[in-house]
Amino acid sequence: MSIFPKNFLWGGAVAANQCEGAYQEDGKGLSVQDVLPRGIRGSRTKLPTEENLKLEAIDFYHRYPQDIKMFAEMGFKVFRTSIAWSRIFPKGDEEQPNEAGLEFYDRVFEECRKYGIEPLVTLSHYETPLYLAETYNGWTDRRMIGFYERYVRTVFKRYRGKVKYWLTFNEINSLLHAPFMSGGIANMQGLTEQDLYQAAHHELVASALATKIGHEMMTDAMIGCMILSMPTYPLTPSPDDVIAAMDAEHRNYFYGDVHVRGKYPGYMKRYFREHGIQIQFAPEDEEILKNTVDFVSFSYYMSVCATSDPEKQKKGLGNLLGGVPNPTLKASDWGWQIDPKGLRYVLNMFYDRYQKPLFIVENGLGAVDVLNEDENGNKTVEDDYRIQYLKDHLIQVGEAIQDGVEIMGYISWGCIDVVSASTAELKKRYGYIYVDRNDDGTGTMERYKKKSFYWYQKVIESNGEVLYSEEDINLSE
Ligand code: BGP
Repeated sequence: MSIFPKNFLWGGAVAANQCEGAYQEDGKGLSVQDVLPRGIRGSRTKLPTEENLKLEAIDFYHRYPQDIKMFAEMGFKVFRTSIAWSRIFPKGDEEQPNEAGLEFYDRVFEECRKYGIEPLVTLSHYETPLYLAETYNGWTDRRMIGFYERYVRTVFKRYRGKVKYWLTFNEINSLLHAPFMSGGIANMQGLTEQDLYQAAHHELVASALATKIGHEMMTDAMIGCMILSMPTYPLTPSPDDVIAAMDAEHRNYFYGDVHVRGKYPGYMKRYFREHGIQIQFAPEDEEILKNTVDFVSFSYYMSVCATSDPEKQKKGLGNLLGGVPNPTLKASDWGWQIDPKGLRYVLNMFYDRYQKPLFIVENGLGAVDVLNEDENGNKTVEDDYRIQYLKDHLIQVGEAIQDGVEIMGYISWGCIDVVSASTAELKKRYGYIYVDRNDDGTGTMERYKKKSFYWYQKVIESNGEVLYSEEDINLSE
């Protein structure tokens, strides 16, 4: 019998801005992603440039029927994507939505339904409309809550009955680390920690408001928060390092704590006091925050270490939230440290703390893939390294299930190759499906099944049992 529960939601994830392309089609307005150049997380250009692969991405906007069909062939139970806010409200502060944008997602969700795939929809995945970023300086402005509320009411009304699972903000805890991409904060001049935490407060209130509205408008909806999880271990056994790790974890748990407990935790109030930060609460905020989430979802790619020794402070590559690399771990080609056991650890930590269902909604390996022909002349990628990575992580998910952790499902990141969020390149691939598109803009956009496609198909088909058998890696079509 499988360790994984009977209704375990297996699937894959993308985000609108990383896969759709069609950045100006059918009335879509620009989003912050349309002006982010390649290679630099968080900085921006003035206008969309040819350099920006996200403008065309993998053309999911036109090819979604073919792509969703392939997800169905793998046996997906769930498909996570986001709605591009600026397709629905091109500038963000209009009174009326853009009908053509709404129709596009009608079609996407209907296509999922056709195959019995449950959509899991992120309302805001690093996709603030550019106009809101430039006019209001994004989430630093309280009026953003109203714009977000209008957008959320519109899509809940339109897609209720079609979408049951919703996430309010992707990796909501990343705002302090990538203010433009995550918080739509276009003007960073003179920006203080106070401003950033105030912006985070606005997002937290907006998230709780979306949860409230969702529960009122949809009886069967499940609404979750989404946290960038990056467990922090002490670099040494010294008590000072343990406290440094605890402090770093608190900076992260803060967001989950507010979403699950409905109020600010004491350790954060202390931090604000000691750093001269005063969060402005509107009279209604305390009540709104009490609308807590139904489940906690998170991305997991790596763990980090914390040290109290300033001489040992060294930020690892790709550690978006900061942290020192763990000397016992190996890293991916992009310097992301690989730690499957960290996934079991973080699942246990979240569950011990929240006692809420958990949902792994991102995990995977960004790697360089080589498209080759197999003996039958079919183009494919022999991505045993990806299979190994995913298998190692899934085994740890199985361990956490045996620890008693309630897990709704496992969704790997970039089930089809998409443009990278942090570096905006296509060379960094995560997919089970290879997309013939390159960083220089060349390629046919054709889709090819990688070896991992067939492997994941077996994993889903056997509800995880194949993970424990010897034959799983050497699969052939
Ligand atoms: C998360 C984002 C995703 C995704 C992933 C992988 O932070 O939510 O959008 O892209 O990381 O990161 P990257 O694409 O930079 O490799």
